[in-house]
Amino acid sequence: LLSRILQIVLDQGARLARPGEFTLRAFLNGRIDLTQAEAVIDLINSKSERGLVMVSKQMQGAFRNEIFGLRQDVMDILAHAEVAIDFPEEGANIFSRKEAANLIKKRLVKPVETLIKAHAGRRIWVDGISTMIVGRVNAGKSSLFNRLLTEQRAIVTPIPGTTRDIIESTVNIDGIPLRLMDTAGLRDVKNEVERAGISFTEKKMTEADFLLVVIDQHRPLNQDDLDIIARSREKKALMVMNKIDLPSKLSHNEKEEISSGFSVVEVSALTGKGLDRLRKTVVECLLTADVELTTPNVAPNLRHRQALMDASEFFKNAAYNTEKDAPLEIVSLELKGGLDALGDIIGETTGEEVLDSIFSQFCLGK
Ligand SMILES: Nc1nc2c(ncn2[C@@H]2O[C@H](COP(=O)(O)OP(=O)(O)OP(=O)(O)O)[C@@H](O)[C@H]2O)c(=O)[nH]1
Ligand SMILES: [Mg+2]
Repeated sequence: LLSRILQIVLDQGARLARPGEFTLRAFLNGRIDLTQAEAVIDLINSKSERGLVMVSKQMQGAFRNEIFGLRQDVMDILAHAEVAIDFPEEGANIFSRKEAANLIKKRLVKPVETLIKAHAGRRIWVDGISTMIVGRVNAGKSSLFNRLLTEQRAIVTPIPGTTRDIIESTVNIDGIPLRLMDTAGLRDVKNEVERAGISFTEKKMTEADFLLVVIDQHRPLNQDDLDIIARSREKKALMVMNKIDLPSKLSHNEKEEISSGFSVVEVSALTGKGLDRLRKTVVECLLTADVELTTPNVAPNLRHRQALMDASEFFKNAAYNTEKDAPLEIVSLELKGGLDALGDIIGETTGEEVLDSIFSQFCLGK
């Protein structure tokens, strides 16, 4: 019935809404700013409850208000600078250079840096922590992946080299969203398809936030295991000793190698033994690290982060030049640069291509 009605309406000359069109209109008509429009996409894609809270605050305008406030501060300071430029005799007395520089640092540089840090919180709560299950072929990575998802997503077989592509799914552990990825087992191979899967895994490994390194403790370590362990040292990683339903074939030295510098958990992906312990340890690993536990009011995305970094650079230079007695014209230019960068965030000064790329992320309508 619904599609019949739709068909009739379309026949009468109506057209379907383009992706993000309703939100775009609200933005163009000034009902919402760009951060609120982006929050609509985030709300749809958010990976955790906390992420939802963050982006719904953003949708109500929390981030916009912060940027508005900051822009107001820039304009206040800019006004002082302009007065001092136009009326050098009087202006010089309002502030000492030192005081003015401190004001720029306190009112502009610092708050912008705080907002930049909030991006890390967003990555965790809104996007999810990108977590890769890596290890030698046949170690039980796909079995573990299925266990953590509590469903049979990935194919498990006794044949080494079963997984070729990266399979991704989101799982919440204690409210922390993990973007869990099952990957192709690493080994030296000639087969071109498998080789491609392995290079893809290796590339993605450098981008992951967190690694679950699966080791089959029923086999002695080989060069592939050692390579993976070595690579993992550069990242946040947890060692998962799998197949503990079978006897251990690891020597004392091998165990030392695995446990030095890493937390270790023993599991059986086959029987499910140790899985609760694993979940607990994952949370501990993530929380003791640099995970931001508070839920900020803002969830700056990459685009915002870039603009904030630009603004921060301008404000830092403005503070520096103020202190160093540089001509106020220069300081004023830098403050204006920062003002524009902040304007980009809320869409005050944003170009058409950027808008296109933002609104095309929507699925139909909305
Ligand atoms: N006994 C035992 N067997 C397991 C365990 N975990 C996995 N296996 C078996 O080990 C074999 C390989 O498991 P997979 O989960 O496919 O291993 P994988 O690491 O994903 O393998 P590739 O994708 O080929 O790299 C299968 O026959 C599993 O049933 C375990 O804890 N105990
Ligand atoms: Mg697999």
